[in-house]
Amino acid sequence: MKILILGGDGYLGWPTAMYLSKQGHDVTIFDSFVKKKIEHEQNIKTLFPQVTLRERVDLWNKNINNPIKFVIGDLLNHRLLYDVLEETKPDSIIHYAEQPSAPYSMSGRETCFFTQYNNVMGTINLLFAMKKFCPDAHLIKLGTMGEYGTPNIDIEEGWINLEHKGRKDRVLYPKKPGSFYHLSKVHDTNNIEFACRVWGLKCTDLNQGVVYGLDTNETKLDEKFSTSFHYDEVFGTVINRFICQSVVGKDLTVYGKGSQKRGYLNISDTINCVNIAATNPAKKSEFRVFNQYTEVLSINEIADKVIKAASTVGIKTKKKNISNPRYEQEDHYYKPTNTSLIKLGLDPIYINEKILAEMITKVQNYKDRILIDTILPNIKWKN
Ligand code: USQ
Repeated sequence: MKILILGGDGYLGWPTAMYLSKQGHDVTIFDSFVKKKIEHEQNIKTLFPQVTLRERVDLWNKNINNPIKFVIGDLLNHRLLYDVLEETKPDSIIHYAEQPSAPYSMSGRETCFFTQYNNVMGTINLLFAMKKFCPDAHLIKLGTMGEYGTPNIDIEEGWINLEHKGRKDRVLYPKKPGSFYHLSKVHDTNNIEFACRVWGLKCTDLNQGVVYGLDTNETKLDEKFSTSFHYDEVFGTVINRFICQSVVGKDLTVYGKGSQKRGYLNISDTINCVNIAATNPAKKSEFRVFNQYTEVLSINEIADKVIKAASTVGIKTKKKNISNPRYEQEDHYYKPTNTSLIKLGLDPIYINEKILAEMITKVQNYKDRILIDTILPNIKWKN
């Protein structure tokens, strides 16, 4: 397949590019480096010393017949996007190219505006570009489980059958997101569903849970293939943060009571899910949603697992409940479903002591790079 990976320099995009290239696909990466710009702006750093995308791609391409290509560009530049789609005519477009941080989107008017403008308008440009140059391409869009929030009813996969005053319909599942970032994904969902319904585009929206992990099979091949791993309050996700906190001898920052639950998945399962979606495309006019997580855990359960795994490698750590910087329910019902990807063959990787202990051991090699000042949360949802 000809596959275009938007956001192919990121935490998930880069390992996806290597994996799909290894499968023999013709991969083109498109990335604006906006995450790198935010890293500079926020004074945060990735755990691994990353080499440039060009150097990584050159190294990767040395030993293969189907070289990865890349374009430095922004989805907000619709003319460039039109040129790229006209030239590459992709079979699949994997769209990771969005500002992914909830705290960043909540830190003020400008970062909120940037998040929604970048994410929503970038996706609108993509929809117009697809309609014009590759209406039969399969769009694989990274959505988020956070679109649903924590409703007091079971969470379905994107759609729900409603009965109202004796009549029935199938509608998009109602959303109650928890940040301006998560809202940007809800707006994308509405725009993409409309484009599928009216223009006949096809899309799989992957409503992904919280990802954790340092490595995939491909990143392990060479230190230079490392991905953009974060532990700071802006881009770091909770398990990755707890692993790094344990290594630098800091308490694990449990927000509030820690009883809030989310769906989690290993970074390698992100790649597996995207691959499953790509090889089982949606049909013309279809907007389908897969909930992409493998297990539901509370923050306290995660902290306990990290504490136990740390003890197996000689690290003593403890959790600390700190005032929750976010506005989120802590005690709530949470029953999402995730059967679609499993039915299509996903064999989930579940969190265990060995995985967590291996992460801790690897992070220990990079301990000196951890910027301790960037760990505690300063961005508050209410002010
Ligand atoms: N949390 C803590 N302590 C921490 C960090 C987070 O208790 O030190 C808690 C938060 O309060 C929250 C949960 O952990 O309840 C998850 O927070 P997170 O920062 O790991 O993830 P989140 O902000 O929800 O966003 C991440 C990705 C985002 C993706 C989303 C999937 O950054 O791109 O869309 O996970 S989901 O959460 O399912 O919406």
